[in-house]
Parts: sequence; C-alpha cells; structure tokens
Amino acid sequence: ESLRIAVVGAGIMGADHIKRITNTISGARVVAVVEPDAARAAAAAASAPGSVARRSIEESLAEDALDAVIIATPGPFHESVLLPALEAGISILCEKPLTPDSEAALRVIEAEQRGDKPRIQVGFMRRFDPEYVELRRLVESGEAGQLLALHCAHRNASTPPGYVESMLITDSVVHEIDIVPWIAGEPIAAVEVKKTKRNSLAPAGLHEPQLVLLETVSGVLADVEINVNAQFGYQVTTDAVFERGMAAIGRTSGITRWENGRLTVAEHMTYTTRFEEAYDREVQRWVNASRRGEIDGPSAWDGYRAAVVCEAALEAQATGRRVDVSYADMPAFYAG
Ligand code: ISE
Repeated sequence: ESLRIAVVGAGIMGADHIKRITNTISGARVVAVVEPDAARAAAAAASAPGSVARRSIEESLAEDALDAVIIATPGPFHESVLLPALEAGISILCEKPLTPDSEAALRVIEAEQRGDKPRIQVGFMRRFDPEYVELRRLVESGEAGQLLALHCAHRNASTPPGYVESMLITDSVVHEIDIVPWIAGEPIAAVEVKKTKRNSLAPAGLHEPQLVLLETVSGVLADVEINVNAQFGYQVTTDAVFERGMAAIGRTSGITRWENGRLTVAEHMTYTTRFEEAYDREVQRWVNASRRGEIDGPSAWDGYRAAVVCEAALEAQATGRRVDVSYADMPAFYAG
C-alpha cells in the first residue's frame, strides 16, 4: 500500500512536491491538494491523477483516508495545519520554517509530545544535499583538523511580492541557521547582523544585502551574506576553514560554453533546481520512514531551535547588537 498524502499549499514548493511524488518518488501518492486558490488547486490536482482538491486540512482529514501530509504554505500558516494533523496521528513533512517564532514552535512541540513518537519532519532540505553531507562527514572525521570558520553566501535572483525584511532571517537565513550547527556539530550561541551598502534594485523597504554572523558554542564563526536581489541567479555556497586546509561546496557546475569571445557556465535561477537532488532524497527518505511510522531528518525540535535563533537574529537586525541565544532543555522524547 502506498503512502496516501495530502499536500497543503500549491505554491512553488507545494506544486514541486506534488510533481515529485507523482513522477519521481516511489511508495507514495498525492490523494488531496488543499489550496484555497481555485485555479492553483485545479492545476495542482491535474498534475496528480486521482487526487481531489480540498478547501481545508479539516475537510481533507474528514473526507480522505490520509497517512501523511506535506505542509507547503508560508511559515505563519504552518501551526494551524500542524495541530490537526498531529491530532489525527498522521506523518508530517513541514516545509521550513516550522513556525516563524519560538512560542508557536513550543506549542507544536507540546502537541507532538501527546503522541507516542515524533511525527514531524521539517523541510530543511540542505541536510540531504550530497555536498553538504560530504562537508559534514569531513568535519566529523577530523581529517582536516578542527573546523574554525564558515563563509556562507545565500544569493537569490530576486524576491517575490510580499517579501519583507524580517523574511531575510525567518525565510532565507533560517537555512543557514539550521545547517551551520548541523555542519559544526554544536548549537549556535550568539548572533549579530550588519547591513552593507543597500542594493538599489531591492524592493522599497528592503535594506539588503546583510551580513549575519552566527557563532557556535565553541566559537566557530559563520558569516552569511544574505543577498536576495542579486539579479544574476540563485547561488548557495559554503567555504569551510579547517586547521589543516579548506573545503568549498556549492560551486557553479552547469554546462560550460565558449562562444563569441566569452566563456560561460550555466547558473541556477532558483532553489527548485539548485536543490532538486536534495528535495528528491529528502522526500523519498521521509516517505520510507513514514511507512514505518518514523521520521528520517530534522525534527520539530530542530525547528524550535531554528525559531529561537531567528528571534535572536531579528533582535540583532533591529538593534545592531550581538544577541546571545538560549534554548529550553531538549525533552527526552526527541533524543532518539
Ligand atoms: C525560500 O523560501 C527558500 O526556502 C529558499 O531556499 C531560499 O533561498 C529563499 O531565500 C527563500 O525565500
């Protein structure tokens, strides 16, 4: 029996996951698409033969025999889907961020702990990108000595309508906020934000690029250039500085062409292609784990920790000060 999934939200990410599950992933099918925009809902349901369009998660839970849900709405709308899905005891893949703030994240964690085991996996897909996995292994192996610093660049061609300054942190840098402690093997202890000279091509009210400095408990510093109106394309790179050498991931590796006196290499334009392999691996592993009633990736606790760091980063962004980060104690529920 294949995993019967409802996809909530048929925007860029929801539509991408629907296609992925229908065409690439084995052992799962989309049975319902929950999307209030009728045109989007119809287009999405058409790309998943046999699925129906629903207006709310409640309606889908009542009408469809669901084993699982993928939540791909914007972050502020996650909690209202997470809570009924937890109540129903189905498997959950929740796109990042779990919730934009830590209070909501704690409510979700409390609700999850009323069940017998973790059901929520958070969509921090970079953990499934082959190069990130290699970098993590290099740190763990100690082969290059200790990790000392990370230089991260997070560049988007442009921002969608409605993208405001706080989203630099809660929507974009949240990826580095998850992946830096994962690479370093220890949590973030403090954060600082500096604004560099403003790109006049950014929409009104958005002062960026910004430099976000994440500091881990042992003092590894990660500087993140968040630069989301970079025009040229989509680029996410990490340079790692070790005691004995360096490592770099995320370099442009598309087709190389020589013509008209120029040398060009194709660059990605957006995350759905840059991280395609990561998304495919993430969703396949989540499907496989869901069929055993488990998760296989970042948990709601990771989502909570990211929300805590995001809050500190928003304060640092607003005040220009260095802000310390402290977390609640991890419940034993999440220790496995
Ligand atoms: C978007 O929501 C993502 O998650 C992308 O990975 C990120 O690069 C982009 O900045 C976000 O807006």
